[in-house]
Amino acid sequence: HPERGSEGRVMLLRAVFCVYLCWVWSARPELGPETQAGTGGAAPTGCGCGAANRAGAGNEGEGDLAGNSEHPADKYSKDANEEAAAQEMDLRSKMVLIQSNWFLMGTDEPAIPQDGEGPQRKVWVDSFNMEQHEVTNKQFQQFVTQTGYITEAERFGDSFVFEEMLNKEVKSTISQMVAAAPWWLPVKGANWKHPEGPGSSILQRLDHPVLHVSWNDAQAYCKWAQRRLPTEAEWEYACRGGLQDRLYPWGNKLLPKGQHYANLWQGEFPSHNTAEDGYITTSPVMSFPANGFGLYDIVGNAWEWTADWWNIHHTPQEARNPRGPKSGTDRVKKGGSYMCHKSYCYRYRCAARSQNTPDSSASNLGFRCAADPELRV
Ligand SMILES: [Ca+2]
Ligand SMILES: [Ca+2]
Repeated sequence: HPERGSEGRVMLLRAVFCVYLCWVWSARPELGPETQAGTGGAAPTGCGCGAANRAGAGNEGEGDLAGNSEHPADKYSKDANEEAAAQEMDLRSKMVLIQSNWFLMGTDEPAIPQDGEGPQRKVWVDSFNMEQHEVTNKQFQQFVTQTGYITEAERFGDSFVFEEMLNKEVKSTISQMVAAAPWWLPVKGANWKHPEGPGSSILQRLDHPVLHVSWNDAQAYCKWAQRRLPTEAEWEYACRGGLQDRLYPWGNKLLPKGQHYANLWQGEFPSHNTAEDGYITTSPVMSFPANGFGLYDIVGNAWEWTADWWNIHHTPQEARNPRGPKSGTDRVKKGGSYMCHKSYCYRYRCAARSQNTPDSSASNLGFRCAADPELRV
C-alpha cells in the first residue's frame, strides 16, 4: 500500500525531528535541573511530543542521541511514538453497552402526529453497543485519510447550509432555495471539510460532529469502523436512557434547574438565536450532560441517521427488534439539532422523528454508530 509506506516515512521523520527538538529544548539554559526533574509524567508544554522524551533528556543530561542507540531518550521516544501511532490507528468512539430490555417506543401524545410518533408500543431490543457521542470531524477525517472515501456532497458538488451560517459573499451567489424552508441554501462546495462552503474549514471544529454526511456516507463510515448504524428502535431506547415515557433523555422538563441539557435553539427561529446554551451552531461533542446510559448529545447538536427506512404507520402490537419497513425512499433521522426550537421543530424529544433521502446532506445532520455486543472494541 503506497500511502502506508509514505505515512511510515513521515512518522519516522517526525519522530527524529521530535527527539531533536526535545533535546534542544531540554538543553535550554533557563531550565534548571529542578524544573526538569519535576516534569516527569506531566503533560508536555514545550515541544509537544510527550513527557517521556523530556524526562529522558532531563535525567541524562546532554548526550549524543544520534550515536547512542542505548540512550534512554531513544527508547522513550520510540515508546511514545508507538503509543501515539496506536492511538492514531483507532480514534473510534468509546461504546456503551446497553442491556436488552422492553421499552415503550413512540408516544400516545404526539407533538407532530404527521411524523408517525405514535402509537406508543412495547418494543424489545437485544443488547447492543452505542457510540458515546456523535462521530466527530476528526474521526471522519481519519476514515477518509485511510480509505480515500469521497462523500456524496463532494460528488454532487453542493450541500444544504443553514442561511445564518453563511457570510454575505456566499449568500449573494445563491439564487435557488427551498420554498418551504427558505433558510436552507444549496451551497456549492459545501461538504464535511467545508461546512459553510469554500473558505470555511473544520480545523477549529475537529471535536464537533461531522456534518454534510449522507446516510450512504454514514453507512460507509460505520462499516469501516466495523460497526453499523443503530436501528430506530435501538436509537430511541438509547435516547431514553433507562427512563420510561419521558419527553427528553433526562426527563420531562426542558431546563431542569434552569440548566441546558442539549444544544438547541433559543430565541426566535429562524431570525434570532440568543444561544443561551452557549452555542449558535454545533458544539464540541460531550459539551452537555450525558443521559442515564452515558450517551452525549443524543438529542440536539446534530441530527443522527438511523438504519431504518421511513414509515409513519405503526401498529400498537409488541415487537422484537423491529427494523422498520423492508424498503422506502427516505431514511429515519432522530434527535433534532442545534436548529430545533419548540415553535418550529419540536423534534428534540426521544419519540420525535424525521426523514431524508439517503443521499441528502445538510449542515445539521450527522450520525453515530452502534454495534452488536460481540463486536465491542
Ligand atoms: Ca444552541
Ligand atoms: Ca445529536
